This record gives sequence, structure tokens and C-alpha cells, in this order.
Amino acid sequence: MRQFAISDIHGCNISFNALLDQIGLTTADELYLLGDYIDRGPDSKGVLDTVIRLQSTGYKVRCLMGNHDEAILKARTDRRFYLDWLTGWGGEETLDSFKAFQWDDIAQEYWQFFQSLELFAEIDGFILVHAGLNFKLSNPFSNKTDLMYMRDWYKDVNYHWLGDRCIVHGHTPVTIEQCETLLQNLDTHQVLDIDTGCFAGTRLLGKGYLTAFDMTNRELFFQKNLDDVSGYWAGR
Ligand SMILES: [Mn+2]
Repeated sequence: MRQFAISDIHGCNISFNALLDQIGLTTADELYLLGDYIDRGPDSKGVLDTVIRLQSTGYKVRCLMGNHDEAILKARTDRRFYLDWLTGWGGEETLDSFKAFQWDDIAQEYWQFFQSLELFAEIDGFILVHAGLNFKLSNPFSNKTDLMYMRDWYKDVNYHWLGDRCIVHGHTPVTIEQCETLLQNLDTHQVLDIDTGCFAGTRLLGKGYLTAFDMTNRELFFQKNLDDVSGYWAGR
């Protein structure tokens, strides 16, 4: 049994499936997805279908909530935010993937998926979260928004609170070289960012990869983006 973490798939379903093939995921393994399944990439619906199919065919998949997964729930009820979400968040690509003209065109099982997402997970030796922990709070788990949105929090890590646990997260894209360096320093710094900017495709140097972290063997797997993300970038 191995335990894997993957984050920030952002509608890149071909890359996601290629990465699952690369790691050879089996039903004996555990897969933790750290959020941001949707937006920007071309096939958000496909990503959700992949996750739901894995869960319904005996794979152990536990899913956390990213800011984009919270945002679609907000866009559904907040008309003003909806307009920002469409372009600023890459939500238009998500609606396209569902061929949705109104919210009801997105089936109930997907809304249930978003509503069921957890904010963090703790497994032996690792804390998993979408964005990070706010160590300025006496309980770094207590603020829901921080867990999904925090950036630049490494300088505030409270190692007394953390003990010997390591934090694995996404949300802030890094290059695969930066990701590898974080893994090399994992024993001392106890943080690992596995968002290697899959949605960027070839647009950002060193990014445009989807990453899996094998927590059992402390090994990284990089999958170069195979999805057509040109639609999103054409809209920038
Ligand atoms: Mn995010």
C-alpha cells in the first residue's frame, strides 16, 4: 500500500489519467487529492468523472477542497461574483466542459461532490491541505478560508506545534526544480508544495506539470501537461 497526493488538476483530465498510469495506482493504494479539480483547463467535468469513477470502482480516494471548488459554489448563488468567476477564475472553461448554459445543466452528483470536500486531512506523519496553514492562529486549522487561500506562510511555521509532521499542499505554482528542492529539504523544513502549475501548459518555464507525491516512499512523479490549455490562455 502506498499513499499518494496530487493537487491542482484544474481541468487537465488527460494529464491526470496519464499521471495515474505513471504511478500505477491500484485499489490497495490511497490517493489524496488536494483540491482545485476545475477551472482553466479544458475538461473539468472529465476530471470529476475520473475521480467519481475511481471512488465507485474500489479505489481509495479522499478529496480536499480548493479555493476553485469553493468558488463554483459561490458563483452559483452570487451573481456579482459569477461574472468575475467566469473570466478571472477560468470558470468559463468549466461551464464549457459541462456544455452548461445554466447551473441546472450541471448534474446534482457534481454539486454533491463539491459540497462533500474536506478542508484538510491528517495521515501518518503528514498534514494535507490545499493552500497552507495560518500559524498566526492558535489553531492553524481553524480558519476555513486560510486553508484554501494562504500564500507565503513558510516563514511563520510553528515547528513546536508541527512536531515531526510534514505539510503537503498545492495552490501556489512552483517549478518542478523548486518542488524537488523542497523534497530534498523535507526533513528540516517539513513543507512540500506539489502544485507544479499543470494548467500553465508550456506557457511558464519549469511549470506545466502535474505532480504526484508518493508519501510512503517520499518520491515525486511529474507528468508533463498533455491537455490543450490554449483556450484559457487565449482569453487572458
Ligand atoms: Mn488554489
